[in-house]
Amino acid sequence: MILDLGEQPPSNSFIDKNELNSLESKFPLRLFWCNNCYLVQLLDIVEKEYLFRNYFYMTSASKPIVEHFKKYAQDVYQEFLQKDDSLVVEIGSNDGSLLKEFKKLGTLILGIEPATNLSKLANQSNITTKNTFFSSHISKEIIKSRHATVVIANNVIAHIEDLQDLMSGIKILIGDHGVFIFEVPYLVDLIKNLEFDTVYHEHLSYFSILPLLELVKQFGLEIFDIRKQLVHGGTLRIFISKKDNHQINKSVKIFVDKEKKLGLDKIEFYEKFSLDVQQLKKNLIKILTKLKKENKSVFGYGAPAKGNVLLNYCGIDTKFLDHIIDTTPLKQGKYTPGMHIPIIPPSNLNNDDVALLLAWNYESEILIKEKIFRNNGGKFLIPLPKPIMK
Ligand code: JHZ
Repeated sequence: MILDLGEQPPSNSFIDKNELNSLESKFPLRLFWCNNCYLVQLLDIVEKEYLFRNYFYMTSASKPIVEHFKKYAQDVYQEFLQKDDSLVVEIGSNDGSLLKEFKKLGTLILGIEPATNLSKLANQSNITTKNTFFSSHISKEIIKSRHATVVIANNVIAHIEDLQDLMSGIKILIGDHGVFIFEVPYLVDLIKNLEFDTVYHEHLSYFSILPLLELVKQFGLEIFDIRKQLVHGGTLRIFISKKDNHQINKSVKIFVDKEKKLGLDKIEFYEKFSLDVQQLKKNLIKILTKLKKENKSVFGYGAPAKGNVLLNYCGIDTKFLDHIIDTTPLKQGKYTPGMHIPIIPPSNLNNDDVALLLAWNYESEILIKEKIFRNNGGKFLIPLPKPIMK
């Protein structure tokens, strides 16, 4: 085990006011490293039907990720999709934000999204979406009409328990000529930047390249390119195809060599992480306690899933935070799981002193957006890698 975050409610289980006095389900949140395949993973698995059928995270609520997806679609289109009848299938298509961009570019699209509320929203805006979990079975259904030119999956591979079935489904769906492109938060950034709050029950795997190479090999597939992205605290965009279909970019060897040099295949790489996380908690609580003693009004900025891990692990409740502001309509009016902090729509920040930036992955964009708050003396408390006021 490399990290123990205690028993926690699932981090996207926002609750209604009338549920505040009900008992919430909590599950162990512990991170393990496998000394055989080197995958970092959870072993306490919460049933996927429970986590993903009604989902509060909406891609369209975060402007920077919408921008990122717009460029992403254009790049993938330029590189792989300029034929007339190209089909893009997206796994975990959420509210259809990315597919919308592909549709604008003229490709055929199909979303696969298990959250009933989100697939409904996507279909209402004419983004054709199947309300189901991805599986090899679904792939067999889809290829009855055609193979996918591109299968795309962002921030979702880590959510899938049966990686064997995932890869087998990908292999079927891309056929001989398609590509599989996905983005996933990078383990090296998680460890180096102490992004411990991205560990939550939805994320079953924490990927690096070493275990992925072995996984795809079992299915006659191979990684032909890896491109680092800045979103979500450090992400990899990984390109996969059938073996020998694409020239292997030198990036693959660069990543493998770097991971070996860092020692991702040795337990020593992970040993300090847990102690550093415990120290971060102490430092953060010390700052918040001081602010409250000084009678400062402190609120949370953004209610991401990871924010709930941070709040629950550190025990930050309404004694510290008056409320949290968030742009997601589905989260507004609800309370955070575990710590029960009310979530409200973004408003005028003039009467507040300090914003605890729970959506720290959007720090640069949010600090620009809230220029007036900062010019008027407001401060952001950035929780990690080291709590700091800005
Ligand atoms: P954000 C997501 O996790 C979802 P989360 C998912 N679990 C995953 O795997 C990871 O990404 C990688 C709000 N916000 O993107 C919107 C503002 O209020 O950090 C969101 O609720 N104002 C699938 O939930 C939240 O913050 C703003 O200006 O940790 C951000 O959530 C902006 C930019 C965002 O993801």
